[in-house]
Amino acid sequence: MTMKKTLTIAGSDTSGGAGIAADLKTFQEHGTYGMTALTVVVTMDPNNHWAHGVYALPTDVLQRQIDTALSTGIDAMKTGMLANEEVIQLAGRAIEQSGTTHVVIDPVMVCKGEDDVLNPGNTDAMIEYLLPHAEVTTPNLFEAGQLARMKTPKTLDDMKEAAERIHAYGARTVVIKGGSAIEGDEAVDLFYDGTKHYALKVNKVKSHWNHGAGCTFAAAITANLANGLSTKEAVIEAKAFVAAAIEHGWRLNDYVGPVMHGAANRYGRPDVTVERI
Ligand code: PXL
Repeated sequence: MTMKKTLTIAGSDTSGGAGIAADLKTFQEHGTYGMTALTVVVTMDPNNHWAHGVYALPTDVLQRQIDTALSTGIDAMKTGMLANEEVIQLAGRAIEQSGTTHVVIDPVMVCKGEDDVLNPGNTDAMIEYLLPHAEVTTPNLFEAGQLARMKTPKTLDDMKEAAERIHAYGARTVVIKGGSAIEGDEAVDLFYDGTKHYALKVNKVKSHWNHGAGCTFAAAITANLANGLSTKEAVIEAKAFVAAAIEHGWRLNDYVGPVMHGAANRYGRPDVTVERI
């Protein structure tokens, strides 16, 4: 038996909800074989309100991991938390070497609950080195505003404007995660393929345990692309997958509640409505 091979270039969330932990669990749930190239290790301080520490790995160690994984011939890859411009450039070169066009760029800028942008120069570097390679990029509202050089989108019209600007950098499909932040009873994401805009909707769920949702969404898209789904089908399935994961999110401690990465396959997944807008 052979499996489709998926690679994530991302950070380790020691608490297990986001980063490579989310990616590997999600790859597994989609029946793909997951590999990792670790960029940073994120720890949490149990004695100081779970404050995050971010420790970058030496870039030569990252390069060796990338060489290892790429030598196996991968079917799709994603990027997540990248420490600085040098690492972003290195990830861009890895994509060029990978031999696959199934590339998902999750432009991680901050961790949920943390206010500081990782490194302001990263935005320019992502625009230059990563977005031109993206089959799909998955910014949240804040990241979309930063990339598009506009205020954080608040409405679907703002999201359309941001998606068009980000598409102009070379990303073939832009998915802006409005999630529960956009008013109304539905969690709405915007899908833009360069010609058409679609709203992808599921009913909002009342869970505030959603740590790792963004990584899980991007990883699900990556696995779906490896498995041969079209870009649009890959994103729609990923939305259903992560909606189930959020619905079954759970409290780990006073500070964090991860999504349940395996919920869709155990408990089923909601319908996603797709509406041309
Ligand atoms: O959710 C963003 C994120 C991505 N990657 C890693 C993280 C986090 C947030 O905690 O730790 C490694």
